[in-house]
Amino acid sequence: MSTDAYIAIGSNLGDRQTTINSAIQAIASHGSIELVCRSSIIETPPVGEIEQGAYLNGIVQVRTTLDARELLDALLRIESDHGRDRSSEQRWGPRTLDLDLIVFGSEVHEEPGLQVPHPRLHERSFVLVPLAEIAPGLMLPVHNETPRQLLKALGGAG
Ligand code: A4P
Ligand code: MG
Repeated sequence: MSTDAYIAIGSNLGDRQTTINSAIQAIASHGSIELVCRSSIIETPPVGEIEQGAYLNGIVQVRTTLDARELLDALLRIESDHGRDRSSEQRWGPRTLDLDLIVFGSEVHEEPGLQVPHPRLHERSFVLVPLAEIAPGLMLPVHNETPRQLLKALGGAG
């Protein structure tokens, strides 16, 4: 059985485009993950209190036989392979690579280390804009709204 999932990609340290290309390559070459579709990569101003450089953000759609936790573990491994060092960084601070599991089929997880759909997706236009590009009609679990509807509710802010 396979599940369609959406992964948000962000980078604001180092060679951002090269890191993102390489991360997508790593996702696509995982034996249990098939890359279905990728959004445009957009430059976005940093969101949050911390002063930091602009991000490149995008979304990929994948199809996988992994379960949600196995997929997130694979993503965290790809992050650390791309120089992400959580021990030396601030929450919401700059990072070489951030891979967030945004949606995993229609599943809802609220467990330590696994929250899906991502708890802040509806507040983040850097997630919703690329998601609306590749999946405008996707009905998001919990919210029961599409990326386009959530963007409208956000009113262009965030
Ligand atoms: N974790 C649990 N559920 C998930 C999930 N669905 N996806 C756990 C990813 N990780 C999940 O993650 C902390 C822990 O959450 C992980 O160890 C994982 O086991 P993290 O990536 O270290 O935390 P974070 O990314 O700092 O926090 P979070 O809440 O993901 O924040 P955001 O929203 O990613 O904020 N501005 C722009 N323009 N673009 C950005 O991409 N990103 C951030 C980070 C701030 N400002 C930004 C951007
Ligand atoms: Mg993250």
